[in-house]
Amino acid sequence: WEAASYLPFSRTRIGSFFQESPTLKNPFLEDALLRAYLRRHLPEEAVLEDLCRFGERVAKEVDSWGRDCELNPPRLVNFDPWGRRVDHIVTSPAWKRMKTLSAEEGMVAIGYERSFGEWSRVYQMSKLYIFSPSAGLYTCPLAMTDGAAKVIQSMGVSLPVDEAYSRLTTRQPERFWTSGQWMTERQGGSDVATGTETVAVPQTDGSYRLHGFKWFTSATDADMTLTLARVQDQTGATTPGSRGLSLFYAEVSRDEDGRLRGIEVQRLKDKLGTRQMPTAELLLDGLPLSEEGRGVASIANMLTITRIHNSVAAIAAMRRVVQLARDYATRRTVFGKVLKDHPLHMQTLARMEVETRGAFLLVMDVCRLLGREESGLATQRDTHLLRLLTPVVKLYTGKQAVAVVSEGLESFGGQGYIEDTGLPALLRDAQVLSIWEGTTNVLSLDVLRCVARSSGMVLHAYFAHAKSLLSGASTVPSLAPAVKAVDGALSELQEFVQVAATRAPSYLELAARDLAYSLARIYAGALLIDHACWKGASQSDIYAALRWCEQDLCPVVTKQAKGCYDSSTPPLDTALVYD
Ligand code: UCC
Ligand code: FAD
Repeated sequence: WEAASYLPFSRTRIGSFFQESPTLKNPFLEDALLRAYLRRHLPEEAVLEDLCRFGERVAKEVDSWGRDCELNPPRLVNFDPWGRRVDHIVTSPAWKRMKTLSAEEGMVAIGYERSFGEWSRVYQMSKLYIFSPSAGLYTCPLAMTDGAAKVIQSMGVSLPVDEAYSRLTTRQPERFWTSGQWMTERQGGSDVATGTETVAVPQTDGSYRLHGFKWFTSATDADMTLTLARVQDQTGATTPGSRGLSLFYAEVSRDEDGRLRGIEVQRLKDKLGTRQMPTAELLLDGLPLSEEGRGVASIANMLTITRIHNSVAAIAAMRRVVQLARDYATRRTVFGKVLKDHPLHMQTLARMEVETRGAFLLVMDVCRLLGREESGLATQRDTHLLRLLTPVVKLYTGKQAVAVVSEGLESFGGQGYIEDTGLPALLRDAQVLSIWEGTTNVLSLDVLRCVARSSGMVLHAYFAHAKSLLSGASTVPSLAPAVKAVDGALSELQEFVQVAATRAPSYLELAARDLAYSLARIYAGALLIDHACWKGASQSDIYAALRWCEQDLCPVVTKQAKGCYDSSTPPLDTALVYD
């Protein structure tokens, strides 16, 4: 026994070595690029102080609520004990606290108060970026709430939606409302025009009642929603396609018996991630409606806002995993030294950092453009850029988030795969970012749509602005290889656009995804260069720009050279897939 007590496993049975966990520190203070970006563009003491204070709150308090949301997912109670239909979506106390916090912290309100003029959206999105990975997915209802406020504002804030607008944008927790966005039906979430079966039946008093089935409705505990339906004429007929769609505003309310008015919650979805949040299937059976607008075109404003929120969530997930991974690298010892001292491990983290930086600047630039448009300062070039870059940035950062977070999990070794570390949830939640709010392909086609509808004007704006971002680079000679790469890629892309314009539409359709990737990579390269030329930039900013620009910035040209978009390709692709 004496001798055994000196053996490491003799008493404790689990040995004496325990791994230290990575620690979440103030995400604002930990983010050199965010702080530099704000110092450059929005050096307002009030903003920096608020974000620093909020960052502390996120690390010390909010992050554990987010974890609670994951551990206590919502559940659906269809019936009360006596058999009455109640359709209660029971959410956790932590989820409810997120709603209060969101109002208090002005998560939506900041965008509408516009206290910082054209930079108000950058401020709002910076705050959401700090919040997002700790928010237990509450950023999803906030995205839709922001989108709904934007739609109501752009269509005119009149009765009865003025009350809704003021509730969506308030800082008072007891008045604050969230909104849903019910677009997807069983026949199609991308192809909304064909997929929408829901009908709006006119009533004798001039109002409508809605009958249909919504296949995916997230954050279904919302107070109101915007939704699409086809208006029936007196004969019961509807107009097919996009033209027949109208946008409706509806409040989610209960009758005296506690039953939802005109809605049955069929079931909650059993999801890979986003489990903190309810996503339901809804049978709409006589949901009363109050406002009607012009379908897809009206909801496009909502899509712009929610797609920007999606992109913010994507950069936030990347940033969070990098922050945790670099902290862990100072704690974990392998082969005789901490991970931080293994150059290959540092190279891995540095590559994640480069991806995160490029993505961050892309997203913030879109937020900047949105802010300019909303404050009436947007030039035509800004408006074109906002339209083009919104789908580009959403689709590109959605994919990057999955790749970077996946790499990030690996940097924790086996612990990255263990559920109660909280790390796997980051990956599960990232996976949805490329699916909802328009999949990668659907958004790539949206890029083609906006190029075609603007007769190429959006591309002119893109080329002009990307070139202007390179103009300060002569002052930093070490950036020359990056500038050369971006400049060259821009010329190649311009040539591609000219050639593609002479081909059949099917050529561009096949090139759509690679085109969107090229637009994203080149633009991010230009933004990284522009940032690295700023007088407050660091050596790391220069290094990040150089590293980013070493990749294939223009895959659409590389693939074109290989004949990837020729008419011979689709049958070969199909044959290969079904071989
Ligand atoms: O997925 C959802 C998730 C909710 C949770 C939100 C979380 C957000 C972040 C959280 C972070 C944690 S809600 C459902 C999202 N669903 C989609 O995104 C639908 C995907 N499908 C598309 O995007 C399609 O392209 C459609 C449905 C928008 C359009 O399809 P069509 O039928 O081909 O439409 P058309 O005929 O081409 O366009 C109809 C009109 C046109 O205008 P007009 O009539 O004036 O010619 C288009 O120019 O709509 C206009 N339009 C747009 N305008 C279409 N898309 C846009 C756009 N993006 N911007 C401006
Ligand atoms: P499909 O359109 O059937 O797409 C299948 C595949 O086909 C995709 O890979 C797509 O890229 C590809 N594809 C489609 N069209 C084309 C094309 N023309 N060319 C090439 N490829 C194409 N919706 C709401 O309205 N409200 C919500 O709150 C909501 N919440 C959601 C929550 C979660 C967790 C998820 C997963 C989804 C949610 N959705 C919501 C639905 C979501 O928006 C749709 O699932 C999404 O838009 C894709 O539509 P779909 O499922 O019909 O896929």
